Amino acid sequence: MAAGAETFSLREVLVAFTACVSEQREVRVDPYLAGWKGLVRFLNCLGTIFSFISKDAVTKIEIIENYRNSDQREKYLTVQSMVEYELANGLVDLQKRSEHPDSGCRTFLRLHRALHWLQMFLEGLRTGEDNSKTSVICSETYNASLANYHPWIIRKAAGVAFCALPTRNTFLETMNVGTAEEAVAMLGEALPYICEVYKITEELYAQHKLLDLP
Ligand code: 1PX
Repeated sequence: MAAGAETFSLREVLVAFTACVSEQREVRVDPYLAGWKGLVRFLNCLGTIFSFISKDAVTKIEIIENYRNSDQREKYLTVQSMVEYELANGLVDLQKRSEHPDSGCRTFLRLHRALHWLQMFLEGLRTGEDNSKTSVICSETYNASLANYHPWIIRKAAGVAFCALPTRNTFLETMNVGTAEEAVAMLGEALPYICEVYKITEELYAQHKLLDLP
């Protein structure tokens, strides 16, 4: 475990996702990115073997943050406004990555797919047996979700990294939310919010036929 792991709690990270959905059922970009940044910080505490994963996540977070810091920042306030703006202005490569290789829509889609994995992984952790292996929960949920979008070499590297994960109870304690039971209770509270964010985004992307963006 790297230094710094004991200084922050995953509760604060997951709370960011509770602030994502607006009254109009729109997904706010800032708390979404704040949630991912906290998760990446946690991932970095698990060891350097995960750096290739956190680096990719950071790259994607920064691409969207740059839009939020640009002159068009208001257009990127919510996922809904981002989709509307980028589609209306031809800023999304729909068939092949070319003129707009790092559109907000395609970049957000990568995080959205990862959120699906996160949702399943946290649910697996929450409902797993005391001494079940986090590595098994992680690889099963990865294979059922994100792996479908990754080439063989990434899947292989991810599989190797997962082996470094501690047992479920040690992992739950690493989250710094209190006892393993308290961590499980916190997951039960946070998961419905994460599921809601995922569901709203999935519906939006499906409606605009954006789920396969290159
Ligand atoms: C309480 C639990 C907290 C766990 C925190 C874990 C944070 C994980 C952050 C994962 C973010 C992954 C983003 C991946 C985005 C992606 O799919 N990128 C690929 C496609 O991008 P491209 O631009 O090429 O279209 C890219 O090829 C990915 C490269 C890096 C490998 C991604 C492996 C993802 C494995 C996810 C499982 C993380 C295991 C964490 C263990 C706790």
